Amino acid sequence: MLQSSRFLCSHSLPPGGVTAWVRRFGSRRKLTAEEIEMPFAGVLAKQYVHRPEFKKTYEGIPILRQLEYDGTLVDGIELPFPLEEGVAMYQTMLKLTVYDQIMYDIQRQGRISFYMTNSGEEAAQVGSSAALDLGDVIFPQYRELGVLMWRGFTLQDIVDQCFSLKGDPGKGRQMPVHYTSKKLNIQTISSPLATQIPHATGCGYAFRMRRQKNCAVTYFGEGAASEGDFIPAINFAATLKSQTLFICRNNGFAISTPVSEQYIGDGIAVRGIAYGINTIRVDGNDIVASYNATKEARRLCLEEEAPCVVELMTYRVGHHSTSDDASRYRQDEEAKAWQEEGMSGVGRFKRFLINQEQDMKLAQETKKQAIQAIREGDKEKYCPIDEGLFEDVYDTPDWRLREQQAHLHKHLETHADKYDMSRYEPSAAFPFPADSKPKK
Ligand SMILES: Cc1ncc(C[n+]2csc(CCOP(=O)(O)OP(=O)(O)O)c2C)c(N)n1
Ligand SMILES: [Mg+2]
Repeated sequence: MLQSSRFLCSHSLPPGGVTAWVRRFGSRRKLTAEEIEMPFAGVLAKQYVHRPEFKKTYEGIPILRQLEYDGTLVDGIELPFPLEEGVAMYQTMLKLTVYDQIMYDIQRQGRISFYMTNSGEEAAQVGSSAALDLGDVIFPQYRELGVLMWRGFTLQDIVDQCFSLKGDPGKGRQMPVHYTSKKLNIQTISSPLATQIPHATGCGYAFRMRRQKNCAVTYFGEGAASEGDFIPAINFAATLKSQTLFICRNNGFAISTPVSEQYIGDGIAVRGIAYGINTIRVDGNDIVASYNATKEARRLCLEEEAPCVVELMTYRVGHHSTSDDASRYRQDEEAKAWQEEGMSGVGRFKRFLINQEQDMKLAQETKKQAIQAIREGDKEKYCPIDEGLFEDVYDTPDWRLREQQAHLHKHLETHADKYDMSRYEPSAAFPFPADSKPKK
């Protein structure tokens, strides 16, 4: 009599089967006929082959597309949301393009230190986020402003963070585009790639433990999926059953590295399948497909109390960031082709709405509002220095921190003529004179 499945794995069984027992979950039970035929746990294979066969490719995961280049829906597909909601989604995409352009220009003028645009990925972002519930917690990477805006993140929130103004909940500690919003269930963006992915797995697990009908939703680029953190995050989610949506924005590049140099498998979606997770690949420039796929992923996630992977195929039209020059590693024509009306997510949905005779004269108005908000921002004070530098790390700051704080105050007082403090909000800990300015 054989004693365990481990023992079975290392010995070939005689045909016709034997009386065998397996220890599972602490109790011994008889092997089923199927287990005797194929005793190896954790593989899908049901048959043996008799010649060496190596597997590397298969037919590939298809791409869900429901809105054609000409802005018509594929036969049999209906708009999954009310038309007014579609107009609101279009307006959000348009606002995103306008804000991006203005913030990018402002960085070029030297008024902020850094910026990252979302161009090319508007439909992937807005379409997927519109399919979520506000109670779902978002764990973003950094190129997801459209997701945030759909939830209610405002132009003022953007300006406050990018300029480190006193309205920034991050207290001016982070570089631009590192947004956060407790109210909107958006976890703080952090630069080290993929660190948000395991956090989302943990959050989705907590939702399942609490039997709460919400998901954790993490967005990440295909480049971030090469980080070590991705693997335990996705395997934990699969094995421990965490209510997490893993939404990959596959935009073709990790800074200057094209996907052809990042991996040679079938994109990122195949990794979801490898971990036994419900997985779908979508044309991310199709807002309808992005919405439908995410909606269904969310439904499955809650029904099965298990994760889902959604790979949104798109293209990063802009430079990686304001610190990058994409013309050094790709042809300008390529990005231009992706901006053609049918190709781009914004343009393709615009065609659809024009077919529905919707009026979309919005861009000019949005631009005016954005310029106005930035002008207002220019008059606002920066976050108080003390709060940003010395608070929120320790419940009770230790003596070293207090000593450093005292040194800083002394330094600023001694050299008051060297620093322009008039732009900073004074704090209770350091109420320096608001009009202290460097002497000319
Ligand atoms: C751990 C880590 N390694 C490297 C970097 C530098 N880095 C910043 S963004 C980036 C590319 C990420 O590409 P992807 O995840 O595809 O996102 P995309 O920028 O395309 O939206 C790299 C390598 C980083 N921030 N963190
Ligand atoms: Mg990328």
